[in-house]
Amino acid sequence: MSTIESILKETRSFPPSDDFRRKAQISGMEAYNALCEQADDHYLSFWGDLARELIAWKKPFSRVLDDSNAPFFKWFDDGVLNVSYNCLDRHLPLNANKIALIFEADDGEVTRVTYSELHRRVCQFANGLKSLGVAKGDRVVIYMPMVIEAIVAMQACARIGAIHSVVFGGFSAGALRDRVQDAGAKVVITANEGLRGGKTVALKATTDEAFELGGCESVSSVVVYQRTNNGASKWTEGRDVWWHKLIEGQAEECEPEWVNAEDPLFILYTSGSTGKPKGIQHSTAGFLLGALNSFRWIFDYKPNDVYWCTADVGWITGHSYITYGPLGHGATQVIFEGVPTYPDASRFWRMIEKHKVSIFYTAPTAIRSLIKLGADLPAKYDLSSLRVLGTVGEPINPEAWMWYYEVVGGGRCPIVDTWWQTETGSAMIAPTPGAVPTKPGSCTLPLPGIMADIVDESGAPVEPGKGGFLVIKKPFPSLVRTIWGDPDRFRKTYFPDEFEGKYYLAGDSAHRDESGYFWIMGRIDDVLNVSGHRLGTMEIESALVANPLVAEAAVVGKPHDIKGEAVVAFVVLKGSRPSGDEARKVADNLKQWVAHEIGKIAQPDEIRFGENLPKTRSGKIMRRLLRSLARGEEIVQDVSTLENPQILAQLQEAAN
Ligand code: 6R9
Repeated sequence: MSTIESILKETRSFPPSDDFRRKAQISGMEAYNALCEQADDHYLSFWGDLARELIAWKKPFSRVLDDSNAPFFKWFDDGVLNVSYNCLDRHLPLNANKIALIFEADDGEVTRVTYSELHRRVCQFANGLKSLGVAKGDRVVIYMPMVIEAIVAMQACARIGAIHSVVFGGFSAGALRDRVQDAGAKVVITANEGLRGGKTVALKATTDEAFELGGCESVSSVVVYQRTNNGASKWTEGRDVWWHKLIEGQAEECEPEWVNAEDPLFILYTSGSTGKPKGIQHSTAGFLLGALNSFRWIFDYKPNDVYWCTADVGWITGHSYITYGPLGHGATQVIFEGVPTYPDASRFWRMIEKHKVSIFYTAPTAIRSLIKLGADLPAKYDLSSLRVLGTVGEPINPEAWMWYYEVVGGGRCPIVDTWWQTETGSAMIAPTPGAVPTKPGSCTLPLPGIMADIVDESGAPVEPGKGGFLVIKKPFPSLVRTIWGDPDRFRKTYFPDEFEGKYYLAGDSAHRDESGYFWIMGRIDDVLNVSGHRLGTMEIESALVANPLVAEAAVVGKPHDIKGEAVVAFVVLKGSRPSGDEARKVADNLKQWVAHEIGKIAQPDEIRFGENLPKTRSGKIMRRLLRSLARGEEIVQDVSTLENPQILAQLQEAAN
């Protein structure tokens, strides 16, 4: 088998500056290695000590891990706590007047909320929920725009022991209905409308539509936050209640419901390999510990930081790194209602300057689209407040990484590429930035205490450079506890018999370089087999994006008589979308380019140009949809969450 020269075999490496390292929480590789050794030698006390250090317990736990019913692990299971108490009340003695949230609305209006004010709002709303009959263990679906009240709603659920299930505001009525039904929700919290990029999003109308589809009979109340002056198109008396009416006259104190460490904190639905979304169920203490500990380690968080994560609370990143991790540390954070390109592609840079953001966490897709729309724009703003830059959600190609590092970070800020999943609840593989040198395109090394490895089909570790399955060999506190209502699917999906049910199977493929760094190659189903050669779609995409003409690329496989699979590349150029002879010419050039960058076997068989790629509202490229397009199949997938449905037509024909 000929070796593919992967451009992912990056040789560049960026250690933290001396100054950064000296001031860092985990300062230098020795400190990092010492923590890893501690975890290796005393796994349970490593996590037990962290749980005692970082969480305020009502009643301490006496046992760290109960693995008697593996893979249904229990952590700290006789401990008693409340997450909202940990995120709010415990900061009040010293930091009541510290700003918790700097909310920037779609139209640029800024609202600041202190910890004492947030505490008051959460308590009032929690009391409001109780008045609707919501009690410990009840499920509450939150279908909200990215506003302060979305966080208030989540914290209020945590305060009374209700299990929230946030449904991203871009989801359709059908998707909302499925989630409400599967969770058996008692209450749905929504807004009359959301605001995004100058446009309204009809959240209440979509909620009504979800109810009309049937299946939402478990719901007795719909709470409606009034975000815009437009009111609500329909009103169901007896079911619908305005947020502002609900909190009227409610007490400003609400005693937290003290819950067990293993009581569920939330369910978050995520797509699986089948059509039915999986309700990923997280625990209270284990999840909180993962969010708190990783937040301080990956971002080297300090109390005077201004932190901004651009995710929506509809995704796991918004749970761990907006609602819980930062608030649990008493951090000041920016939350943003809008989109990166409205009113123009300088929005992020302007906001970083305005709010003096020091830690910025976003997605590679946002970075790539902002490169396309104005690679020179960051230079127009004062971004000197920045000290750490993070990415999450997908592999970042080295070109985008270098731009982020040099143009946004001024060559000064470590890039923390954080690999993790809805299921893992917190970052797993990511640099601790004061210690681990970074490499463009690699999420680097596992956090101390995370026993990540890459194995073959039999579960044996693979050699450096060889691809394999990414697994985590020991349970860890923030790991998914089960799939809501489907423990069997949980076990089969994540602890498959192939590995004797012992390893958590992440569903990603990866390889490691000589220095042990992890390079994520993509989902297991994104690995192509072309003429017996394994190709990460990411490798071909990286090669394409390295071409000066290309802004973004996604590669999928399609069946091929001789090669097994053929490579189809969907490409967005930095200039306008080419057609006819011009398209053929560019396609030919790009094929030769890939052959040159990686090897002839990776050369795309087909190139299709679009003005954009089909993405979910969270910015993930919809690869399954691209595979259907590549195969010329009828589109049967739900495209209701597509940001830009009109581009599907463009991607239906090959340029060559
Ligand atoms: C946090 C989040 C999880 C999947 C995961 C992987 C991909 C996430 C990544 C990454 C490469 C990174 N992924 N972070 N791939 N490098 N830094 O995104 O959760 O929405 O559940 O997605 O995303 O494929 O398996 P989720």
